[in-house]
This record gives sequence, C-alpha cells and structure tokens, in this order.
Amino acid sequence: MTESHDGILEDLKQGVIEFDEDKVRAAAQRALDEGVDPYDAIMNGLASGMTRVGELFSANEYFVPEVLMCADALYAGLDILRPHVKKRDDDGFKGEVVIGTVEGDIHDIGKNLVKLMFEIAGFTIHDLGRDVALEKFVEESIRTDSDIVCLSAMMTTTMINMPKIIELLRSKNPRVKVMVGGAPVSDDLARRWGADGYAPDASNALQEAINMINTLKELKPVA
Ligand code: B12
Repeated sequence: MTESHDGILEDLKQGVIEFDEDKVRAAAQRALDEGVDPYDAIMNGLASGMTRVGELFSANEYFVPEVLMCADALYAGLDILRPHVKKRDDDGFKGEVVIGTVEGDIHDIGKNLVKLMFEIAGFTIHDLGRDVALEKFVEESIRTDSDIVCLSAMMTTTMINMPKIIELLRSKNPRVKVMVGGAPVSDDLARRWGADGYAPDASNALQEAINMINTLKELKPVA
C-alpha cells in the first residue's frame, strides 16, 4: 500500500471522527483521483471511523449530537464514493432481497453498508429503511417474491423483534430465507431464533446470502 493510499484512508477515518464533512469530501475525491478502490475507502476509511466513534460514544466522550454529525460526515463521503464502487459482473443467479432495520430502531449505517455489498454483487434490493413495522417485512417479501429478508438491529431492546418477525415470516411466507445481523446479534442468537443465516459484517453478509441463494437454487424443481 502506498503512503497516499494509507493517508487517504486515515483522512476519511479522521474526517468521520472529527465530524468534518469538508475533510471527508476532500479525502473521498482524492481517493477517486488517486485510484484508491472506493470499496476499500468506504470500509477501511469511513466505516472504520464510525467504529471509533462507537468507542467514543460508549466511553461517554461523544454524545448523540456528535454521533449524528459523524454519521452526516460518513454519508457525505458515501455519496461521493458509492457511485464508483465496481459491480461484480459475473452473470450467475442474482438474488432479490428485502432489507430494513427493525421497529423501534433508527440505526441504519450498518444496514446501508450491507445493502451496498448486495448492490455491488448485482442483487435487487428492496430497502424498507429504518424503524420498520414487523408486518412490513412480511408484506414486502410476498409482494416482491424475494429470496431473502435481511433484518438489522443495533439495540438489545429492538433485536427482540427479530424472532417475532421470523415467526411471522414462517407462517405467512415459509419459502423465504431470513438473515439477521447488527452489533448485539450473534450466531448463537440467530440459531435460537430460527434464522437461516447471520453475519457479523457486510462482507460476510454477502457470502452468507450467496450461500443461501445457492441452496434455494438447488431446491428449485428443474423445469
Ligand atoms: C451511530 C449511532 C447512533 C446514531 C445513528 C445514526 C444512524 N443513521 O444510524 C444516533 C445518534 C441517531 C443514535 C441514536 C441512539 N443510539 Co446509538 N449508536 C450509534 C453507534 C455509535 C454506532 C453504530 C454504527 O453506525 N456503527 C458502525 C456500523 C458500520 O456498524 P454496525 O451498525 O454494527 O453494522 C455492521 C454489522 O453490525 C453488520 N450488520 C448490521 N446490520 C446487519 C444486518 C444483517 C442482515 C447482517 C447480516 C449484518 C448486519 O454489518 C455492518 C457493516 O459491517 C453505536 C455504538 C456502537 N459501538 O455500535 C451506538 C449504539 C448502537 N446506540 C445506542 C443507543 C442506546 C442509542 C439511543 C437510545 C441513544 C439515546 N439515548 O437517544 C438512540 C436510539 C434511537 C433509536 N430509537 O434507535 C447503544 C445501544 C445499546 C444497546 N445495547 O442496546 C449503542 C451500542 C451505544 C452504547 N454503547 O450505548 N445512535
């Protein structure tokens, strides 16, 4: 890695931490000008800054207003970099996914990174946004005939909605696969709730989704 590559990633990270939108925009533009992979810049620059912000929030050094400004800075960089992320152009089976943050929860940064990974891979995404009513996941999965429903939650108080949604999906749309994620969620919880998949981060979420789609493909009757 070149010095400028590392410097740009560091500026993106620091720009998010310092909630300095101008610094983030300038570093994002430099990343594009100097040929830094936009995906690398997003995950190892912007998202890495947000991880540090999480630590500062937990240590009571940052409070909600600071964190909101950090999120704005992250999104300012994402707006510049996202259009340049290369789509994978293998022409395998592409899945259709419903995604959203569960009812009561307005955290959407992690969910949006998972969505980005799916977009890069060429999936069709139906993004319900954040604070999504439980029934909405079921309705949207049926309306769009999607393969997978992805549920995100960032709080222990909201992740308890996940098993309720899984139960609803099992009764109303048993064919669809369910993947859960978010900081308080674990593989163990996902299994206990009867989810079909779990991933700790956006890259693993994509791999997990590809595995699920392949399983669905194997289950489909040959025409
Ligand atoms: C940013 C943030 C906010 C922002 C949200 C802005 C936004 N647009 O998202 C704001 C300021 C609005 C906010 C508000 C609140 N927050 Co807050 N927030 C955070 C913070 C600092 C960072 C979260 C984040 O964006 N991380 C970066 C992203 C990239 O990581 P991620 O979300 O984990 O996502 C990755 C994985 O989890 C995974 N993933 C995520 N979703 C999914 C889905 C699937 C299907 C899969 C497979 C994977 C996956 O992939 C992602 C990318 O790799 C965390 C602290 C922390 N340490 O996490 C607290 C935190 C989540 N917040 C917390 C709290 C308590 C609140 C408030 C109640 C605070 C308050 N007093 O008002 C409110 C809640 C409002 C509500 N009703 O939701 C607590 C939750 C505690 C708990 N155990 O429940 C935390 C943990 C802070 C703390 N230590 O106390 N918050």
